[in-house]
Amino acid sequence: MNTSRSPLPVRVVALSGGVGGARLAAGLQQILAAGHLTVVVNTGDDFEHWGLTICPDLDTVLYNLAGIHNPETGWGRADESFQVLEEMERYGGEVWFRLGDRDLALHLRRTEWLRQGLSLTEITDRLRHMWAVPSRILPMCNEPVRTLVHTDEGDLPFQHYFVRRRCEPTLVALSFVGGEQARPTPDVLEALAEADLIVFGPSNPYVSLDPILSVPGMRAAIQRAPGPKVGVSPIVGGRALKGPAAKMMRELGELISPLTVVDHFGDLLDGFVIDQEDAALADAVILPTLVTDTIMVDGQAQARLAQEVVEFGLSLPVHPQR
Ligand code: FO1
Repeated sequence: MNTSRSPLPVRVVALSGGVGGARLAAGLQQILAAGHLTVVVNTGDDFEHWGLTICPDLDTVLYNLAGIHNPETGWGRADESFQVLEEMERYGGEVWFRLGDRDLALHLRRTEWLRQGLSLTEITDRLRHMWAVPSRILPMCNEPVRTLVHTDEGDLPFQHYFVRRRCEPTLVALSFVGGEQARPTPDVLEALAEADLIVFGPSNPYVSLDPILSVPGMRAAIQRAPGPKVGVSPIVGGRALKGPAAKMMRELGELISPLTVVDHFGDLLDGFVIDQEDAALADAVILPTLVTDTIMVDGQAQARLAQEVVEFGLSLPVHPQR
C-alpha cells in the first residue's frame, strides 16, 4: 500500500503486454485511488493449447494486480504445482508450455465461458472481481488476434517462437492475424477518452504494444484522447530487462536504444521515461524526458516509478486536439 501519500484521484490508462507492463500497472494501482487505473492488455500472445484458450498477458496482468503472481518469473501463479503437467507428459501431450495446476483452473473456466458466448472483456472483468482487483483489466479487443512471427525458419505462432524456441530463430517480420476484423472495445474507447493520462508500459514495442496499436481505430483513439501520453522505455543500457526486445531490434536492423522506442511510437507520445543508465541520451530524445531509476526490483520500486511517471505525465503540456 502506498502509505506515504494519499491515493491520487487521477484516471490512468496503461497499455501493457506481459511482465514489464504488469509490474508498472501494479505500481500504478498502489498509488492511484481505487478504480482509477485501467489496463488495456495485448491479446496477440493468446493461443489454443490443450484444447483451451490461453491469454498469457491478460493473466499476467491479473495475477500481478491481485498480488498472486510468481515473483521469480513474473508470469503464472505463486505457490504453484504441476501435477497435471506431469501426467500430461505420460499421455504424450505437449509440455513445453508450463501450465500450473492453479493456473489451469482459470484456463478451464475461461474456455467454458467463451464457449457459452461471453466476451473476453466480460470474462476478464469477472475474474478481476473474483480477485478483488480494484482496477479494470481490458483486453484490447474481443475478436481473436494472433501474433505470427515470420522468421528465417518459417512462420511461428507467438508462443512457439517465444517459449518453445526461446526466441532463437531470426526475426524477419511480424503480422497480427485477424487484426483487420478486430475493433477496440467500447470499454477501451471510453477509458481512453476519459483518461487524465495514458501510459505506454515498459513492454516489448513489437509484440506487446504494436498488437494493441494495430487494432483498427486504436491509434486514432489514442491520438484524440485528451490526456497526455507517456512512454516508459523497456530498453535499459542497450538491453531489454526481460524478453526478446533487444534481439528483435537488432534483427530488425534497429539500434538497441530507448531512442528506437521513441521513434517507433512516433507522434503518439508527449513524453518519455528513460533509465538513469541512459541519462546521456536524454538530450537526443525529441520529447520531454524524465530520467530516473526504472528498474522495478520490488513493490516499493513499482510504486515509486509509478508515482514519478504520473507526476511527470501530468506536468506535460497537453497538445491541442490533434
Ligand atoms: N513463459 C515461458 O518462458 N515459459 C513457459 O512455460 C510459460 C508458461 C506460461 C503459462 C501461463 C502464462 O500466463 C504465461 C506463461 N509464460 C511462459 C509467459 C508467456 O509466454 C509470456 O509472458 C507472454 O506471452 C509474453 O509476455
